[in-house]
Amino acid sequence: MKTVRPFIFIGSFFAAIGCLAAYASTNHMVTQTDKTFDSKELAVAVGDTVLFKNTDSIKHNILVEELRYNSGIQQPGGESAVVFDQNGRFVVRCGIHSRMKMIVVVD
Ligand SMILES: [Cu+2]
Repeated sequence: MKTVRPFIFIGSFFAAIGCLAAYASTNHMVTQTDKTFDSKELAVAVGDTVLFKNTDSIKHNILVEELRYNSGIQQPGGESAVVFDQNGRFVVRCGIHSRMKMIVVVD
């Protein structure tokens, strides 16, 4: 049985690294379909990353004026990761479609 233990340890080690990497990269995901964000309002913690994924067949954009964030053009299938590193209510818009809007509440 002793020979098995190192493999268990190594497996656990990489599993832990994988979890940390996943945690650091994305905490929340919001999709854009039919010119609509799938959340009207999303509550996140300070420091969280929100991944905005364009699941539409047309181009979109992510604009968070309070954070001075502008994703540029998001192609269909494209993703934009936004880090919300301060408290507050943030309006997230699409710079192409003025009706696309949602709120991210950071607390
Ligand atoms: Cu749009």
